[in-house]
Amino acid sequence: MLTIYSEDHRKRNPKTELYGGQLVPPFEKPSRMDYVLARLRETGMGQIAAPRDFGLEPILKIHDNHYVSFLETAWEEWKAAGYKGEAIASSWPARRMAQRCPSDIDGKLGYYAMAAETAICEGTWAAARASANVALEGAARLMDQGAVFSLCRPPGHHAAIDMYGGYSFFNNAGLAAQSLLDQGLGKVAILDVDFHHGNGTQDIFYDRDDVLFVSLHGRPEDEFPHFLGFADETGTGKGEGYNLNFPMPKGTGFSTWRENLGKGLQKISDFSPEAVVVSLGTDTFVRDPISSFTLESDDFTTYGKDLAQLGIPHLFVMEGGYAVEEIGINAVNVLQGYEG
Ligand code: OKP
Ligand code: ZN
Repeated sequence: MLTIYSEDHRKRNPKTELYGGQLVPPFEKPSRMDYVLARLRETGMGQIAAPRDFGLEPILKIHDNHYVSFLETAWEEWKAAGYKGEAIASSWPARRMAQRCPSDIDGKLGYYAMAAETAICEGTWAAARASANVALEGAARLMDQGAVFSLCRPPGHHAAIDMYGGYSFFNNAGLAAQSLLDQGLGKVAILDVDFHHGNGTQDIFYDRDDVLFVSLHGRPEDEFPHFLGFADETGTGKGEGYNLNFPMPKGTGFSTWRENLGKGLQKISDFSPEAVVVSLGTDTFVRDPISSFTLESDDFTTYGKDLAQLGIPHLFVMEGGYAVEEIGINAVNVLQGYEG
């Protein structure tokens, strides 16, 4: 399987993540990619190619232009304010506060952030742009290749129309799906198997019937992103019926997870899309440090095979996975299972 990858992800190397009331070294770090690359080479998965630069046009099809401008200058504005640490939001337009974007950088961070763990640092814009290009290049080549792996970093599925957080800035899977539609496909499904709910992807496509969004994840009562991902969120307007969530309790193992995957795949099959974009997070793994499902490495191979049963081109877009030693094995197991 062709892999698309850019070294530019290394430009984002934040020192801090707000976790448990402390600033800790981030879970989402550059070395994650090294484990995946090593495993791709070890298993002879195939060619690894760099993306082209697709510019801002495809990004502006799914993201708000003020949001995109904010991301471009946030780090410079933060530095200009004279702060010592990395840029982290500290106040939000919560319930009954006006939803207007301020001009002060602290206010802007709170306006555009959906969570505080994700620090903006030098190089964040460049890395997020590169990650978007990796997804877009994968989408550009998918219909010729039949299957492509877009090895994106930073991840994207928490990035909404105008929000960042959960380590995400641009919604890479959403960009890929939109690009496939713009190539002339009529319908695309996004299957999100990352441990966390893809709130950003849901937000972008919630009122649309040309993109079916299916997500398997830890239930919002227990897990990040806490406020979205419930089973009764089914879409709105003409998008009603095109959003399907499978929240599952802590400790969920592969048999229950796979049963829900089967239901999701049935829904995708009924939708009959011309391509499937998989938000591939490997944080469902039993030893993931920030998640609570119990999948073993072999289970990733098994579900890769399940996906292949659809018989539709698949674009795999890397999302989370923080057990760095095993992230390569688990991600590549899905690809190998898929290729059979
Ligand atoms: C990004 B992706 C755990 C706190 C979780 C943020 C997690 C972001 C996950 N108690 N904080 O979906 O893998
Ligand atoms: Zn995740």
